Amino acid sequence: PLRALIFDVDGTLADTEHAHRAAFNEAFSEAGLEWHWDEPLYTRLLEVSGGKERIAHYWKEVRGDVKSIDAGALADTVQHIHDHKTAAYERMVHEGAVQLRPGVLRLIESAFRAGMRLAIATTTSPVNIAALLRSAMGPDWSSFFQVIEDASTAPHKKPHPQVYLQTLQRLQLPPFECMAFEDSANGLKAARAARLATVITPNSFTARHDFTGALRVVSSLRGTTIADLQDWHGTSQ
Ligand code: XBP
Ligand code: MG
Repeated sequence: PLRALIFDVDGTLADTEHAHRAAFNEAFSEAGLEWHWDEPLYTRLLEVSGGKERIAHYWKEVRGDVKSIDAGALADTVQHIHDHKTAAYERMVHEGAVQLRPGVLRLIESAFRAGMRLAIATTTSPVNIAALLRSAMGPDWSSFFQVIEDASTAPHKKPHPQVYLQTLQRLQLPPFECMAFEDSANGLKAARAARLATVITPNSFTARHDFTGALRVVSSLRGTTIADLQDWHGTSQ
């Protein structure tokens, strides 16, 4: 039987990447950098999971001299930029820039009422999750989720399966009793490497990704019921 649903956050629960992109750009200008990530560039850079990893990756792309900077100094600069990015993102979320994707809240509430366990498996930081879900679900948002694994507990970012493996371990369930929800190829790879049946809801940033191996690819979770999930899950055994 299907006992638990495990959700990615960015791109899956909500279309957060527009706000993330704007927050990165705000942090770059605050740091005096003339970098600007437009949508096509950001779409490509999303292949690198994790904000800090993404900044460091771009730095290496545009600054060939990166080897001459010592690793500690680079990490400090990336951390500084990322701290500002996180603050900017939180402010945007508080201002109402991001809502849950259609069908997400209904599915979470009905799964919870049906006694299923709910978990979060994301590469983003705890403060970003809290900002988003408090604004979207209210102050009791965390009572819905039995397990939350994030950047603070799983340093190996997707497509590495660490975040999913730790989620399963904490749920104390085998993968075949769980289902993952993702929006990206990296997320799908991570979930599949943890042997999870995975439902994909792509968005504008991930529409062209390769979703081979997904249980289902659906445009959104609008109208999706627990009975649908149980049906789909049955076909994955
Ligand atoms: C999403 C990400 C995140 C955000 C930025 O991946 O890669 O890094 O873009 O968040 P996923 P941070 O949905 O697969 O978890 O800056 O907090 O890392
Ligand atoms: Mg995602």
